[in-house]
Amino acid sequence: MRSETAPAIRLEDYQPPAYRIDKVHLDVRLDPQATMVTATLALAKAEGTADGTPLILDGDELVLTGLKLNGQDLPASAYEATAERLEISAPPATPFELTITTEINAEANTKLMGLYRSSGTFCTQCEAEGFRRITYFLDRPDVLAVYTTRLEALKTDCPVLLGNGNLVETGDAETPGHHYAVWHDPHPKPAYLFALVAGDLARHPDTFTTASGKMVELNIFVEHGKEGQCGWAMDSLKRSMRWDEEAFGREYDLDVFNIVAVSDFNMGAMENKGLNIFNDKYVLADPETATDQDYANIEAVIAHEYFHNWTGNRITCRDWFQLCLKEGLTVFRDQEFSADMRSRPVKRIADVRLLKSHQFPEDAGPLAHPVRPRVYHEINNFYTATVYEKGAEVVRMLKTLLGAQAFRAGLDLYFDRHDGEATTIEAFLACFEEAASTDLSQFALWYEQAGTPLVSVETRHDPDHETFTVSLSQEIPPVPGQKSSKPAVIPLRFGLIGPNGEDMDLTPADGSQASGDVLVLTKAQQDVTFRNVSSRPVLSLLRGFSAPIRLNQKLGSEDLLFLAAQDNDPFNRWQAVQTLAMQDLVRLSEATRRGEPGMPAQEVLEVFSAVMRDASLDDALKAQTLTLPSEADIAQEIGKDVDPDAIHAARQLMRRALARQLGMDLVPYVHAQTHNGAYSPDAEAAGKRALSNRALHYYAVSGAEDADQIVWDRFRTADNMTDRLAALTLLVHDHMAQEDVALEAYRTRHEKNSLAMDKWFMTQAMAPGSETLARVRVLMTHPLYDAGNPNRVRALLQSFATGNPTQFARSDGAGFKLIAESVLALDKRNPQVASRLLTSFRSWRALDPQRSALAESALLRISSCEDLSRDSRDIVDRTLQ
Ligand code: B3K
Ligand code: ZN
Repeated sequence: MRSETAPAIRLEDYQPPAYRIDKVHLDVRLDPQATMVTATLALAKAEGTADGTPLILDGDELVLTGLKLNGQDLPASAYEATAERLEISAPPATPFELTITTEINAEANTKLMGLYRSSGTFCTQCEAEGFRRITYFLDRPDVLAVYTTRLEALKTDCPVLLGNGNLVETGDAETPGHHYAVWHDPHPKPAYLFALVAGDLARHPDTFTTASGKMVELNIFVEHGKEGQCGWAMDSLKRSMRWDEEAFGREYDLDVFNIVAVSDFNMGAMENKGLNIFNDKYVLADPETATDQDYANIEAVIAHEYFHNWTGNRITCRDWFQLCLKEGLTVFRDQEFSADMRSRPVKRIADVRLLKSHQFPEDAGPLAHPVRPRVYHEINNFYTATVYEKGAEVVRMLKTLLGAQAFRAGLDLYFDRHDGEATTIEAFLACFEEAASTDLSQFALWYEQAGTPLVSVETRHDPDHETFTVSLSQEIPPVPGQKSSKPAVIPLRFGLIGPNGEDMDLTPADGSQASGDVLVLTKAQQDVTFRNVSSRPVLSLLRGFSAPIRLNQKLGSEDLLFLAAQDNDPFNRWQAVQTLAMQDLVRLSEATRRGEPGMPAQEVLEVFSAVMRDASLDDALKAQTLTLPSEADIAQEIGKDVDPDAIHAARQLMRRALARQLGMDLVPYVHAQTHNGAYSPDAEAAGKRALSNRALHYYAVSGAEDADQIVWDRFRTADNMTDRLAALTLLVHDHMAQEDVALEAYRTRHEKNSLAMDKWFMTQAMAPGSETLARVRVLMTHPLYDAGNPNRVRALLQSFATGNPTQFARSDGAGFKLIAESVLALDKRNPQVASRLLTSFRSWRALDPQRSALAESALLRISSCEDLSRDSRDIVDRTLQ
């Protein structure tokens, strides 16, 4: 017996709702075990609905305690209620009011969907389908209503009562010791944007004056004692609000914007209207506990959620298949914001690394799906790198193809035309077609087709005719459910670099598809010819990673070395260094596998030396360029019959060789003061620390006599988390002498701070070496391990499964076994966390036969479980298919 796969929901089956809900009045009496929710819904038949059409409302684990229609109790014969649905068999033909009372045990809610408690605070998570865990409702994004929420609770337990929109009334309630607050949100919204918070929280206040002169009250609410860690998040919020006005002409639209940070949260944050709820990891920061990466993430996530106010909230999705309409666009917007706040090339490289390490493997494996999927069994499993990150790349390509001006005009039209609506990708694209007078029907394939296009490139220089021809072809390798594909529109930003290192000023001969510095590939096969090219140029293609594709451009090492040294596009310069390193790492991995470990190529090592000495590169870019491709990146490049041990050995070999090569050049950076005076998380200071820590990463294995001492000193004397964690990681991952002392010192110092302790669990889980598995098992019994806290589970288990390739994919299968057991245990408590962990098996077929057989049996074990959640059932079925 196995649990049933949930029925398939298909895009082609979309039907508009039979009923409208215009107004919702919620009366919520908060109590940890027995919260009473009375929802009064103003309902009406939608246009075209026949009289007497049953009204079917969604529910999930609900207990109905009262039901009235137009103020009268409904007889039992007039409705049918289960935990999952409420059906009114023959509702009135004219508008009517339904009053539904439900009782909820928030304390027992371990799924963290709907109303739950986190460290004593009541909070909610409704996207995608959590509102139906609060009351019966048409829980779908195309039902937009105006909400009024009255919250009532014990004053002592919940002095803070927050809802969506603006606060309209507060006072003492009838019940002694209780008080209430009424919130009204004038903007019609879908139920997934509903939120409430009640608890004893501290407030970090500020204000923002919009471009049109309206003053907005801003607050960040956190647990008492954490008020001092909100400054960066608040600063990021104000910069986001200003930027959205300047870059996109979007102003905020309520009197107040509240953010609440909670410690138990299934994902990063949630854009509820006027009341964003955040995983505290993306709010709290001070130099003692947060790294530079944490600061950058906070800035990006605060911006992302804020930007949703227009792209997601004011204009929302018609159905969940359109998720990328809000997510892809909002990721694009937050990427642009971060690029403007920091260094554009450094941000682009970081985003592309993320895309390649998360989205490319998803697109190449059993969980591949289009940016706009056509079918799902559990929508929570579609908050993926494909919908988010590839979705953002599609918007970026649109901008590249149309140009900044037409892109902005299209977006303005979209905001104008669809404000207040729940809409679709078609409607979005139509705005750009109209604004730019162009046809985007072929471009729309980016939303329809899964898989990463592979673009092959060959070039020919004909010195006699002085022509240079670029032959391009594209194909998408088959993915599940998609055997063949159509050619996509692929914008390829390029440059032809002459022998002097300068870009040649060339336009292609008539008839080619080039415009400006972008070649547009639209056919399966296409040639572009340039004339008057007397000497052979080097083609720098896919500058800035202008399309989410794999490039098969067989550049010789001479050309790659030239690009690594000369390309004036910083992204492609970085890419050339990466490609050189990758080619050598693949060669070394394969040699190691055959038992004949080689030596890294001297010319590659010298490229790194040149980077280290290049005074024109800023520190952050230099640190990024000096970072070797990750083990997962190398595995992806190898593609099949993967042996993670050989990859690890090859990468370590190259790291050591580089450490020796860089030698004395490392010393000044290793000893560099990582900040002067007060700590600042700005991009320049962070870049300085990144470079110093990158240098230390090599110095640790350089063979220098003082290497151990220097790393230990960095750990001991660090006055900020970035430096402390970088040193701790070296001590633990390289098993240096002070490993245990350092872990113990770190624990004593940070025991009381759970975000800092997540890093302690994570560092140990990611340590290469066969003893890690046993260590992870011991850590699962540590008093500070908490299987109910998603951050802690991710820090220990997700980091192990996705960040420790040699130990997760151990050749004895013990890593797979640990994760399979954990998925099964977590699934009962929190299906979303379990199914996310389960996705770490997604590349199992690419492993060598012994390992993939072991992974398969771990997956089969999960699959044979009788009462698997819908979330995990969906992932395991697709992973095994
Ligand atoms: N929209 C939320 C994600 C909701 C996830 C639901 N399983 C956060 C975001 O993308 O901004
Ligand atoms: Zn989002």
